[in-house]
Amino acid sequence: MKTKTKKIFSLSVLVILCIAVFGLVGAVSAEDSIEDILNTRYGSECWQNTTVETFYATGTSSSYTATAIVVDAQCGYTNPTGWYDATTLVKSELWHNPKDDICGAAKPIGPLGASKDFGLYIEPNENVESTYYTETSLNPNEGTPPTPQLHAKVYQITCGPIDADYVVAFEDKSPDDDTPWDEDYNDVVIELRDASSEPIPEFATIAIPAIAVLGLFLFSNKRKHKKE
Ligand SMILES: [Ca+2]
Ligand SMILES: [Ca+2]
Repeated sequence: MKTKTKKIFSLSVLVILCIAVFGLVGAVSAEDSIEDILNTRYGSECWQNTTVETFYATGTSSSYTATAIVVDAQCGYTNPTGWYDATTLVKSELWHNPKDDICGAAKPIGPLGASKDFGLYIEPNENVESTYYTETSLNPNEGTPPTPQLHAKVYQITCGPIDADYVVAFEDKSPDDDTPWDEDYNDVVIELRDASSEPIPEFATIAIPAIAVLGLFLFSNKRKHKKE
């Protein structure tokens, strides 16, 4: 009887130990969700989902630039990350592996060409043939049936102390991988500053109507004076 109690006790201790160890491993390996990352950095009220896929850089007509900042990177692979000109699709690498530059590393995007229109991409080393773009239609065919899949979620930052415009959150795996993607979209997370989703008007498009209005005002003023 005594031996039986002892055995039960030992077994219980073993089970409790196992639960504790697995719990600890789970806690250590658990990743922050993209929502947690956004809540922590910007505040829960200050971000919203968007369907934006490309951005416009702000600046002066001689150099349009935006800034990209690594916010988080929870990926198992090397993920070269950069920006591309949305018109020419020419790519420029910003970080060879954002994981090594985690948090705060900032790089300028641009100067851009006439269009000022750009997107972000990653080239996961796990899928060497694949480049994943913020524009879903540029992504390779994956899944069943094979279609371009969403690899970048985009969030707009609407308030809070950080002067950010958008956050781009990448999923670096494919549904076709041996261990398929987990769709957590926290593998490479990039913040964009000085970026908008509206074309930046050229000086002429603002100046010509402004001059026309001013001219009209001066003309009517002159006529008024003449009448008096
Ligand atoms: Ca993932
Ligand atoms: Ca992840």
